Amino acid sequence: MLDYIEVNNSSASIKIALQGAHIFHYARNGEKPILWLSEVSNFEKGKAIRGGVPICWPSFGMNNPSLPQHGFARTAEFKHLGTQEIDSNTTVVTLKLTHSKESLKLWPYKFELLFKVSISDKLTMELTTKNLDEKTFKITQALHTYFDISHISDVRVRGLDKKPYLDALTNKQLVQSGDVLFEEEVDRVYQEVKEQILLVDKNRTIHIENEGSSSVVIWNPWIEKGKRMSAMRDDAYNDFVCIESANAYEDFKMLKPGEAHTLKAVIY
Ligand code: TA6
Repeated sequence: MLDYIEVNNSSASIKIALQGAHIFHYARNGEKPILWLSEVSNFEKGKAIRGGVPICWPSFGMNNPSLPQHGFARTAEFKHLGTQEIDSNTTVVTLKLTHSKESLKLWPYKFELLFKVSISDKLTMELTTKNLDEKTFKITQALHTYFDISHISDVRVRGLDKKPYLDALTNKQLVQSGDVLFEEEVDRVYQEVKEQILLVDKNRTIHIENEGSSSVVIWNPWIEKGKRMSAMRDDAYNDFVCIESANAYEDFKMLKPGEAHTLKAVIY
């Protein structure tokens, strides 16, 4: 089992593992969870939890081929800086990761990574990278959010109409027409996204609003890839959709010494 922080206030409940500052549960009081968590997820040191919000940093996917898939932050031990009760409806939890001997071997830059989570009837996540090095560095990143859904054939993602996207399955550049539907494996990186994204489910609509980001990743593994994914039941593809608030591919960020960038997502 991993050490984690639990917060229950009059709006919602949350669980955040110190490994990866990984939110693996968020539910508004009286409602089913908004985040999906695999029933067969790992909760072992060094293995990413399957579900919730993995933090992909300092690289999304294999954007930096010298790093593991999705970077190293999601299996790194964050420090819990504090939990602040703003009022009975809102609590803020802050966690921090800084460079270490191990990280410098993987990625030769000094950094501070701050993750600020605000828990209310909205889930607000702010991931701030600060360059503490003397050299400029490039990051790609994502809040790789797994959303709990009623059934994959009942959901659609709205707000990406006419947006260009990379189809990661075919490496083709295409343009979205209408809502994103799920009738096969979907693994797409949308660009030029500034608008609110809606996850329209049978009996609820979830809103995702991003700042400091213009790329959004939509992923569902469908049947075959779903069977190949680690820590996931074969039929789990029916139960979640990933809508990832990102700085991925051409939406990368270059940070000069002393500069900082915040990727922010508000989910409600
Ligand atoms: O964001 C989509 C994706 O890159 C998929 O291609 C799939 O690999 C998914 O992330 C999960 O990756 P993981 O390394 O967590 O198994």
